Amino acid sequence: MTDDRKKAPVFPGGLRPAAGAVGGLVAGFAALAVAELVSAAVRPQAGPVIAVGGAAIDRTPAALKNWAIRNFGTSDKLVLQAGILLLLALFALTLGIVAVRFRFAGAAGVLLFGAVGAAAALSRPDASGPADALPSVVGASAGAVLLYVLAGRLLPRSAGAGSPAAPEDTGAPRGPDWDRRGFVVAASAAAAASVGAGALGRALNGARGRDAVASRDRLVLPAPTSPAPAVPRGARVPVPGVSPFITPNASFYRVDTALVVPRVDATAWRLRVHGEGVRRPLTLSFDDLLRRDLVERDITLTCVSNEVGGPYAGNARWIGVRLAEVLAECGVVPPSRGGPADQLVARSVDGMTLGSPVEDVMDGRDALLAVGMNGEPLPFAHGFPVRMVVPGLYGFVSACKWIEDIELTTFESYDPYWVERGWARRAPVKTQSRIDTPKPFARPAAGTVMVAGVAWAQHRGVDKVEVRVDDGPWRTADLAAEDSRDTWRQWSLPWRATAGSHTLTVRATDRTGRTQPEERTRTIPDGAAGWHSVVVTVE
Ligand SMILES: Nc1nc2c(c(=O)[nH]1)N[C@H]1C(S)=C(S)[C@@H](COP(=O)(O)O)O[C@H]1N2
Ligand SMILES: [Mo]
Repeated sequence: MTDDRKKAPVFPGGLRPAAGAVGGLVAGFAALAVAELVSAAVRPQAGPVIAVGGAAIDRTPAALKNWAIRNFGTSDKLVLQAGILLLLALFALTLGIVAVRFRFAGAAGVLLFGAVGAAAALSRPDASGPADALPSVVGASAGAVLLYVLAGRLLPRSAGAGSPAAPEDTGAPRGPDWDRRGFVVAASAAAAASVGAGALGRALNGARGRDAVASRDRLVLPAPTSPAPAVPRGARVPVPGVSPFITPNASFYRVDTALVVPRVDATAWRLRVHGEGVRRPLTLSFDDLLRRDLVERDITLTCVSNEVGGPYAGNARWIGVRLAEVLAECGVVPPSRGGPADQLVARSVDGMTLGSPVEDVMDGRDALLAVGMNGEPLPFAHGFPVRMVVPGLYGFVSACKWIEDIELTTFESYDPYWVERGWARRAPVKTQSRIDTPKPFARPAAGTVMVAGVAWAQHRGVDKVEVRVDDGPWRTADLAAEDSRDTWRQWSLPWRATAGSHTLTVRATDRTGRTQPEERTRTIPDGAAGWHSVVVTVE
């Protein structure tokens, strides 16, 4: 029908598509800046980038998540956010080019992104209500209007500035017919205003955390009524390259889903204990907690996502209140004594849920509501003001950071966050051992080489560590003194290394007499098993 009609060039007018792309970027930037400003009035976590990132984390299959943790480690979150921003920039640029010809469609595209951001914000487990959609909605509306206005400046003068550019209108005129000066002025003004709005939003969001920082700075932890015994002299093997017996806070591994570390004001913090079999529900303030008897214990924490030989284990000296005491006060009775609840679900301020066996936290072990880590208040990244630590259980079934709620329930009736995503309901720590030195592919000189590392079997205790060179016999390593059965143990073994390539393998036996199985298993659903080995070339 229109075969003979001359096809209009898709992007007539020389620089217009480029200007359109710039307009799209400015509109996208404005949308994010306004969203940041609005998020300061709602919640910093409701901003679109954080919301979309968080929603992406919630929906990432375990395999991909593990891959990301493995490859990007603790910077996995930065990589995710950078990826989201890059995608947004590409979309904004495309929408800008589209808007040169289809003004309305371009603007509508921005609104669509706002809808995605809003849906993501509302889907987060910590969403506080419909207001969480506001940053995305208001930001996208501002961006859409701006793109519409900017695209208006790109219309050929003959088409009339007010009307949407129909293909027929834009086809004919060429060149510098459009309002270049008007576009540059409008785009620059919009960019400047966005920088202002974004900076103001940032500042306001930053100020929110200030009370939290002040409450942590002011905090002086009371002395524990039950101090930890001194670490035995012999708990450290004098071999360079072994993980320090106590892991400094700054190098303690961090695994969580929080894109923004929650900054909780300790003076406003409350912990609620309620649920099945709780005869006297309780709400505790931070001061209430500090007035109780504090115990100090060395406990090694490990992550279920730790691969054999991996770094997600750390040992700290914690100070806290015994969780069992608080539970008993509320009238909670463990299942073995007839209590109705077998699962304790801890919930954090960021909506994370973790489920621990009530039996385990009440069986006499040092399950803590921890307030201190290595002599200082918990760092924000490790759960300030209060977190749980339970010896012998992987972090994802016990170590709730930024805790604010404890609900007694059953495994039958409730699946917490990670269980919903395919991880195990019950996950005691598996016995593991790791060679810290020599490092993989090291090139030590022939002669005596010290092989050393750590082994853990929290709450059972490590009884024996053995090392094998190539396919040789297992040799018993020298075990450092035990601090407690809840902490890891260092070990070492002098090896007469001969030239050539060698494989060193380690395995541990816990105090129940069980030796680590050889067979490697995946981390999901209940933790990696198998022997750690390291290949070195002796020169
Ligand atoms: N609120 C919250 N608590 C959490 C998590 C989380 O994602 N959110 N991750 C858990 C996991 S999987 C582990 S292994 C430990 C890690 O504690 P760390 O970061 O202090 O080492 O925290 C646990 N507590
Ligand atoms: Mo974990």
